[in-house]
Amino acid sequence: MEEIRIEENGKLGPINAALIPRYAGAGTYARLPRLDQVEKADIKIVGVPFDTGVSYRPGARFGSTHVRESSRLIRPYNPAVDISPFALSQVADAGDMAVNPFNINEAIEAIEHNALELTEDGASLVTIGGDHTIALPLLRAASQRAGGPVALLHFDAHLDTWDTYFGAEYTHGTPFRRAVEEGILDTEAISHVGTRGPLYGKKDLEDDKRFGFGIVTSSDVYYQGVREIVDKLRDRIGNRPLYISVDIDVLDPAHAPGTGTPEAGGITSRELLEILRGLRGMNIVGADIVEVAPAYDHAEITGVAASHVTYDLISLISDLRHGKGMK
Ligand SMILES: [Mn+2]
Repeated sequence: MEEIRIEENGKLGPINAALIPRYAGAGTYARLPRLDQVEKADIKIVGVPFDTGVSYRPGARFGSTHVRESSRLIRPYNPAVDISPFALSQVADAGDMAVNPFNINEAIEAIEHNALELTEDGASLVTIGGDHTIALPLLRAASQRAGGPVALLHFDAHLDTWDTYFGAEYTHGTPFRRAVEEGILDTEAISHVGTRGPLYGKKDLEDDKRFGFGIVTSSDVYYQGVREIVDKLRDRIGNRPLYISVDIDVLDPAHAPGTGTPEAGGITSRELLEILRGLRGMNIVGADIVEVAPAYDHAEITGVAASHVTYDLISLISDLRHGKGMK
């Protein structure tokens, strides 16, 4: 079947849903073109189907495919920020990285290598995981491209700054501690958003603070509201190169049941999207969305949330590259 696509501004866009129903055909993210179908992509979406770093429920290796499948209803115009992200920038789906499921160290190296390769031409990378282990090699690549440590906004129920599990240093609960140790984060400008739930002890928070992390808890979002939080985050980060990592478990299990380590009392998908939109114009150098585990999802609730988060991340980056980039 011929793919009939929307073309706007010389950019090859999604398959035209007025001519080919959204549920038909093989699914790329938002039915965008594959990387090999465009001359050059400004923004590349890549899957990393890897979940060997999980500590509880496995299954995030199927997240990349699930988020793509749940993104068929994404439309080309984003009214919340008044831009058409796929017409402003050429966006393409680069497929999945093939990484070793039996060797975490080798997988981490492969992810870093692939991320560097995909950004060699100056493209921005938006990654769909996979478990949170993948954030470490993605941050390594991002800081290398940025020419130094990057600021980080980490949306998650958890801190992910623990030290080891069963002696393992590289897991989905440790990427940001490793990243601080490696000196790839600008510790003047790193923050968790949406954390909650029980910890092993108070020391978890003391360690985290010592690494330089600020914390906006899920309760803070409730009591202070999105606007105040966005203002604080913007003040703290300024125009530094900023990496955004979104663990879907930042959302309440009501909004994202399909994930590996759910915690009650999370923020809503509306709050998450509004916080992201508040980051408009910031110097975003890369982003990931991780920990979607479709075996625990129902009616694509988690997949749809993740696909929309991805859409707003793409919108921010597209706007930054070719739009007004203004708040
Ligand atoms: Mn996480």
